[in-house]
Amino acid sequence: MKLKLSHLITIGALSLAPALANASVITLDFEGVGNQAAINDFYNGGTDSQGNSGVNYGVSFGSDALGCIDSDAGGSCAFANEPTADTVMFFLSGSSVLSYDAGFDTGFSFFYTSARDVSVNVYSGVNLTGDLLGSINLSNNASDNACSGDPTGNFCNWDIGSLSFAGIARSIDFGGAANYVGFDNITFGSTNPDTEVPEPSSLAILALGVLGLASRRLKSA
Ligand SMILES: [Ca+2]
Ligand SMILES: [Ca+2]
Ligand SMILES: [Ca+2]
Repeated sequence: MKLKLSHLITIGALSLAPALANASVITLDFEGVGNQAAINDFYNGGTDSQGNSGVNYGVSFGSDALGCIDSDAGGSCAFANEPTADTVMFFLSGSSVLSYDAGFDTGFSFFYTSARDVSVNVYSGVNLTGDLLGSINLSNNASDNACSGDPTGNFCNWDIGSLSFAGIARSIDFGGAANYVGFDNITFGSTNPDTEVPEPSSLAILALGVLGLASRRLKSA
């Protein structure tokens, strides 16, 4: 089955980890980022490539990190059941690079959905410089749990990815197959994202109605 996130994408994968208390937890939900806009300085006191701005957390993104809005909400990405509707992060080339000058410790977590393997690496310096502090490899999970769209979106399953590390991290490389992976609710300072994944039981109820959509092929915009 060929799935692509842009136009029709799904997300999901899970590795549960214990929550760690941290007074300075920051979560990036990407709400407000434009459809297929480069996130850029949306969370850094500036704007994305379409002029939208969010809370200034001092977090910047490389130009390959894009926002994408659910096609059911007027955007161009084929996902469903996203942790926070209706916008996620993805990339069409390279990888999504996040830099946080202030740095963070303990660990971080996020939700992802992917039809291909995913790799996430964290570094001690900004822009993937310094030491590699840790890595996570995640398996494709986009259509797990017999999930269905909302009402459309083959990338319908989201799981938690998390990583604990020693030291101070200042950048993260969210990589994998371009246009086959989406990320949402990136959370610093905690190995548990601050929102709940959709209930698998409610998704299963919708699954039969989604089978027809599963064969639908998506093409990049
Ligand atoms: Ca959808
Ligand atoms: Ca949705
Ligand atoms: Ca979101």
